Amino acid sequence: QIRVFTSDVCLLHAPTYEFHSGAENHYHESPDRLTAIAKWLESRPEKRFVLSKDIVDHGMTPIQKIHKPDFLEYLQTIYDEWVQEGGHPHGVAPATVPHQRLARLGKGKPQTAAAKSGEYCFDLSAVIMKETWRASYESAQVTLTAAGELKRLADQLQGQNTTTDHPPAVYALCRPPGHHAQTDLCGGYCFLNNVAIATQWLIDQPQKDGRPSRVAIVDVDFHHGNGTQEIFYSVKNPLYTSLHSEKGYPFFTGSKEEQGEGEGLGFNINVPLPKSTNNDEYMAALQKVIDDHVRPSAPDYVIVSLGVDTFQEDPIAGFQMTSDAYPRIGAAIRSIGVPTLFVQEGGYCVEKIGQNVGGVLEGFGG
Ligand code: SP5
Ligand code: ZN
Repeated sequence: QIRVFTSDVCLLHAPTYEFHSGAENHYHESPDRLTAIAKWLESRPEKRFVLSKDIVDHGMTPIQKIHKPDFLEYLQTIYDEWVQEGGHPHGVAPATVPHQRLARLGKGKPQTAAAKSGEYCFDLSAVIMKETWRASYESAQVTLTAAGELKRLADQLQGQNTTTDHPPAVYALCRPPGHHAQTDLCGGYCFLNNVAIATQWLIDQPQKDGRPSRVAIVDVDFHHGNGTQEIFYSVKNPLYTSLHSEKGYPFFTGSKEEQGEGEGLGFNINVPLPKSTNNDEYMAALQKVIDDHVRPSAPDYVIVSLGVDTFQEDPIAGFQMTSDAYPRIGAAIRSIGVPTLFVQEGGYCVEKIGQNVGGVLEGFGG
């Protein structure tokens, strides 16, 4: 059995449109994604998945450890300010962004909602609506609740002093996703970096001998997790590893050369892959990351940024990968042999998202 945490509050963030290549399109990061995954998991035989909506409120402290105070204030207050200022009620979208070649010309601090809208985002996709803060806060709390449950299960296992080839796993079925959100920037459908928040929370839970827990992040979303990379770039705990499209969004990050800095040097591992990547090629790359980096880092916990937008039928992304790949990804992660937290990131083929996410979880085994 795999425990799943989710919440209906995550459904409240629901922009109706976004721009793709300059054209108006429906908002791909929709509440239907979450509903479709829940429905698929609940339809499995033998109650393989246990869904819980009992979310523990961990408060603002774990979020404040990752994101800057002015950014958190912005996310909570900007919508009302925006509408009062005459902004379109659909949601906050930037007028200008302080591109580095613009920002260096001036010293002005953003005063109006229109100005702030650019200060705190790096693209047009992170539309802030009335309920966006509530949904994002809940998304982080779902992830923290799942992390808490994983810690409980891991502690229980340790207490029994038995070895097992069957590490516990917990899945946070949440949205909006998080891995593009930087310390004070939203973008890529992300507002709060759920994985980063849960990672730091788990690190701060000491092991029995009193040392901080060691975490390894495996980001299997099609897109590079620029947010998670930035947040942990100069620390050695966690290890951040990512497999992603070499030429895709977010375009400016994700190269092999980005390896961390200071004591974090060597603890940021990017594996860019071509769009043509198929199941076998992907699995070879994932296995290499696990063998060369994840297992040698001796983690107490593995956290998976679980995007299934690597799927060949994904409407905005996708390698040449079929649904058969996902149980293999789950099995490879299980072979690390460590308690694992799965956190939902991208995946936009709503028709197959349940099967693909569920495939990873079933491949890990309950
Ligand atoms: C969490 C996550 O997966 N965020 C991804 C955000 C990607 N947004 C931009 C995608 C642009 C792709 N171009 C669309 C081409 C459609 N034919
Ligand atoms: Zn993605």
